[in-house]
Amino acid sequence: MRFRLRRDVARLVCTAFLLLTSNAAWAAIHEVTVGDNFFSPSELTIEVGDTVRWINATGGAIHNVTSSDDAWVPSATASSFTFEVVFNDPGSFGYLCTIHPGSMQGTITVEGGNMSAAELAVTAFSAGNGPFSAGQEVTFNTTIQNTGDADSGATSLDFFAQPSGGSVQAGEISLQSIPGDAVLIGTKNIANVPQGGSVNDQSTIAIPASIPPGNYVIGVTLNFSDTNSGNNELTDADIVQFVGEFFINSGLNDAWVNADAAFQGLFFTVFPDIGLLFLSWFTFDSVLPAGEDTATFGAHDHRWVTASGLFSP
Ligand SMILES: [Cu+2]
Repeated sequence: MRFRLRRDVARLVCTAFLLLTSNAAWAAIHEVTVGDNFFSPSELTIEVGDTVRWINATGGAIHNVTSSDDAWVPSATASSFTFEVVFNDPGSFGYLCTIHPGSMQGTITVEGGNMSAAELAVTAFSAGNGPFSAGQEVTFNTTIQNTGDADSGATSLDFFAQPSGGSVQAGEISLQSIPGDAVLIGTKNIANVPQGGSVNDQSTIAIPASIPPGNYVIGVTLNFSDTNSGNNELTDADIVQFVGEFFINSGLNDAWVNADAAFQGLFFTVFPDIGLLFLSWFTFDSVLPAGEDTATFGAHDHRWVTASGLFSP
């Protein structure tokens, strides 16, 4: 008795081991009864990789299992048989008994439940707000999430700039592709976005000198084919200003102020003939100096910073 129990336990462990190590263990076998004159069940939904086993045990009238569209070689036409088909492709497969086509029909629906794929989405994107001059490096932050049931493998990001007022608006999603009125300004390869995880990419892109000064929508598009490709693109919420290349010439001369920074400004004096630049910045201390501090001219917290240097015209 004791020996018998131990042998049964050993057999159980052995069976469990086989189930865990065999891929075929996950594929189910579905049985369909072949009767006089019916299939039961006549409608069956299974997963890719599953087997359907038709069992004819009537012993009387003869029947067969024949695909409506030659998806498999027909079974024997007999009064007793067991017939199996493994379904490795998703789809709907009709069949019948050619002896009794009016009453013996069925359908196997195969669903692709065992297939796995990555599903990527660009969930956040931001660019610096500028203004930027041509050649200046701009940092782009992109978040890519993978909600699918497989790693993505290698993919890439395209960064583009489109003049504002064009086909794409700031903050827009689901662009589908880089719009025709946009300029590709950089790309970045992504090695992998893990299943159930995300990647935060930080790319530094130099603004091409070929982009004319102006206001732009900056966007990113992910080059990845998945079930929902409408979430593979995103633009920054803000309009970014490109100011073109910065030149030192006599056009800089005299006073410059910014309405957002009251009571301070810049003076330039450019001598192109001798390649000399003189500049001054007038501003104020952020904290008032001690009360006894005096000034002979202007306010006592008023400051002038000056600089001069040579440049190549
Ligand atoms: Cu039949």
